[in-house]
Amino acid sequence: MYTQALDLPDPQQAQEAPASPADAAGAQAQFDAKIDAERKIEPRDWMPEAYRRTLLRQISQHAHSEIVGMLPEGNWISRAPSLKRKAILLAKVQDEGGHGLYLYSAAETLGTSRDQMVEALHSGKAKYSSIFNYPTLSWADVGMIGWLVDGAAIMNQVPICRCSYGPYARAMIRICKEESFHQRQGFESLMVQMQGTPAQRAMVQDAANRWWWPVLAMFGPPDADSPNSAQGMRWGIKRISNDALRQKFVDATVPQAKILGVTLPDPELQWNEERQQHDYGAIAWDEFWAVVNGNGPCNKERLATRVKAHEDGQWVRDAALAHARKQQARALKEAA
Ligand code: BYC
Repeated sequence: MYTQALDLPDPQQAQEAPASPADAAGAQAQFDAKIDAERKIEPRDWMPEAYRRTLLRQISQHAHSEIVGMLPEGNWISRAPSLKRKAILLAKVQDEGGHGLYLYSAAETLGTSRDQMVEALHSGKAKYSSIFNYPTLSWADVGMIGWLVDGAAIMNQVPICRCSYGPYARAMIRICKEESFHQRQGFESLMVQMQGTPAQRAMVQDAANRWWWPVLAMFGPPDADSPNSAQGMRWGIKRISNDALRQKFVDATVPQAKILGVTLPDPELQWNEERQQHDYGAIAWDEFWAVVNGNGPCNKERLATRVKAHEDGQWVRDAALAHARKQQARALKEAA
């Protein structure tokens, strides 16, 4: 996975457009056969332009989500209630940064640069997950992100380990292992708080009340309103639909909430014997779209923080480049 950056398409070797309509039909047929046979598409294989663009959109959005996702929890590093919790949180936030880097590397294999992706994020053109535009008001929110947000992320991301694009699928295997640990630490932290004082239990319940609905919306719009789903499924990028994943998440989470002693804030949430699944209430899709379109509670703050962090880090990039140039000049001199 760390070697993906080395696979950046070399302009000399980048896939060439098929020379004739017959060649194009042949290349398309080969691509379709690979998809049908569940074989991986690799960076230097020919691929339809729309497949490349779809992957680039999804992987870069995913990378941005990991990077912006460091912010809500990062806010609590200096206020963690013990050294142990602080060490865990530091490691978790660092993991998210690592996930962003694997994913940017995977996206780079599709022929775009890190700078272009970062520019799209900073200018507000690129999306990132709606969930990270909600505030973390209490320490219980940090546990809630681990339990619910990472829980939803795992549900959505495990199927992506079988994505048809090799570099994305391979990056997801390691990411999912780490997310699984993140989810467990969140649950454990909440469990400890639920065994504490009435005020601590109330803090956890308040966090559950605020995070439950935005987490359900994280899976994306209902299948009927999801413009990218059908083609994503055909190409083996998406394996399970938005609604099906949301349902699996609800069914997995209800028993965990019972163990914790937390009430999920949905009076319509109940087991449906006939469907052998839970029914749940209506999601506020207007709120979801407002957040996705830049008008959530923290959108502006999140972007401003990211842009500032990038600008503050310019000297590090400059220093690394200057060092690399010096090393190169020294190597050339020694070789002469
Ligand atoms: N937020 O046709 P649809 C994490 C957009 S990281 C914002 O269903 P698709 C974590 C969608 O992009 C979590 N936008 O799209 C990190 C599309 O707009 P465009 C991130 C959303 O791609 C740190 C439009 O709505 N996970 O968990 O088939 C700490 C229509 O949607 C959202 C990933 O990125 C949303 N929630 O399906 C802790 C996973 N939902 O692009 C945790 C990879 C939808 O056409 N991504 N939109 O302008 C995916 O699996 C899919 O891209 C999605 C959407 C299921 C998210």
